[in-house]
Amino acid sequence: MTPSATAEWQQLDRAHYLHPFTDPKALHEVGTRIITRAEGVWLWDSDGNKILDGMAGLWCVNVGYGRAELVDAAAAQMRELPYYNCFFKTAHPPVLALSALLAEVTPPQFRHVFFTSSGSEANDTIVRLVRRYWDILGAPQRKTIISRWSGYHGSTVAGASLSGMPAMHAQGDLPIPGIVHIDPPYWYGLGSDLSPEEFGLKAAGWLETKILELGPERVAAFIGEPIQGAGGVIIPPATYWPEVDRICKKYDVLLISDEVICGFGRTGRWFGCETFGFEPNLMTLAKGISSGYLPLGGVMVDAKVAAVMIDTGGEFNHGYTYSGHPTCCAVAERNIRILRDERLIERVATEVGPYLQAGLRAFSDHPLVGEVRGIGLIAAIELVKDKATRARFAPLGEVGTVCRDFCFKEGLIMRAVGDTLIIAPPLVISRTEIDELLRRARRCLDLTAETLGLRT
Ligand code: PXG
Repeated sequence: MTPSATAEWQQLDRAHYLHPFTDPKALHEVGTRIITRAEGVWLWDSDGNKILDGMAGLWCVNVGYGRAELVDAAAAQMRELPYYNCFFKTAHPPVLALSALLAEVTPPQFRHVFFTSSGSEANDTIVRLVRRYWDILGAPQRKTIISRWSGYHGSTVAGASLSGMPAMHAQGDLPIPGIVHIDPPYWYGLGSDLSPEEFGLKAAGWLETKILELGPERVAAFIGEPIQGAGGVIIPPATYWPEVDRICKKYDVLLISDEVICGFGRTGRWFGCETFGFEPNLMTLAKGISSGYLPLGGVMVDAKVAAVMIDTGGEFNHGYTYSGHPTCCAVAERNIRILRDERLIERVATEVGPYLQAGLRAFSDHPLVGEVRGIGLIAAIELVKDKATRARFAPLGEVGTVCRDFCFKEGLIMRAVGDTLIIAPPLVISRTEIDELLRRARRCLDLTAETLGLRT
């Protein structure tokens, strides 16, 4: 069955397919856009439109589309050994090669990795692992994990519980017990008259307050994304993470960096914790680990936690059929070598990152733009009703959606979170392509302003 026309694909979609995070009825009215192929930073849809992918798929296609090396790595591994498990005293070359390579590219405290198929599964693993860690150490009451509002940590039961998204919690009686949330380091929204540096310390202080409220002896861990991605690209002030690190060490609380978006180069260093200057005990990996070519996630475990798990833990009753899937590992290993050998991350730090950020900062004079923020190849443009008072539009999200829809029409993928437009292109994007991205983004902002009757 090969439907040739867009309408036929859309009909199959309506008849049989349930989309993630989608209102099906609303989608069926407008019809699904069918993406058929991709190359570099460009996508094509079934009507032949060429679209600049400003979101790297879903924050994941770091090395860009169409990399033959990754296709070859998958094909070769599938011919050799497409699948075998790592449960019963077995392993295979690709899982070991990737484990060793991850130990090389991650910060020095990390020598061990546990594999999953996604970021959500990795965070589920983390919930079980930190609780197990404290059990082994004779502190079973240390169960509570502190997370943040507007954080995103996945959509499984534990992932959605760690996430600070009320709309997700409202469906399915979440969060599960033992997960609590504090406010995010969102200076533009919550900082009022404080300088970013002062506000960063204040926001980190909310963690200490929560630890003391719960009792430090009950707190197992704190989890956060270095930059909150799906929550609106919330860039913490420089003072935030070092202070969070200090507080976690002071109360012996494990620190978890969810690097699913920031990891593998997006901020201009290999990992977001390096950009922001903190030392996590655990890191969540996914997305950029394989540039999305195959599903893979993982948990990096630092020497302190690994020693307890290995030396005194006995069997950890946890694992997935695809923990360390050989084909996924082979592709991830090749992907990481591309990032390293082509010096793509250095390029984000010194060349394309600063170039994109400077170009976007020029949007600050636009009547709709309250704040432009970002680092490396991750950025947000927050639209507001009143730039002076930072007053939002009501209802929140309508203007963002209008702008996002213009982007679709103009051949640019930007994602809207409320009224904040988000950009996270593949790391291979060129300066010329950034110029094109900026040109299209500016035009969409102008069209949105026109719709609202504003002069640009
Ligand atoms: N942690 C972070 C920081 C993420 O961004 C996950 C965990 C979960 O990973 P998996 O592989 O289970 O999806 C994510 C995923 C969005 C959007 O709308 C973002 C994600 C997933 C779906 C949508 O921006 N991030």
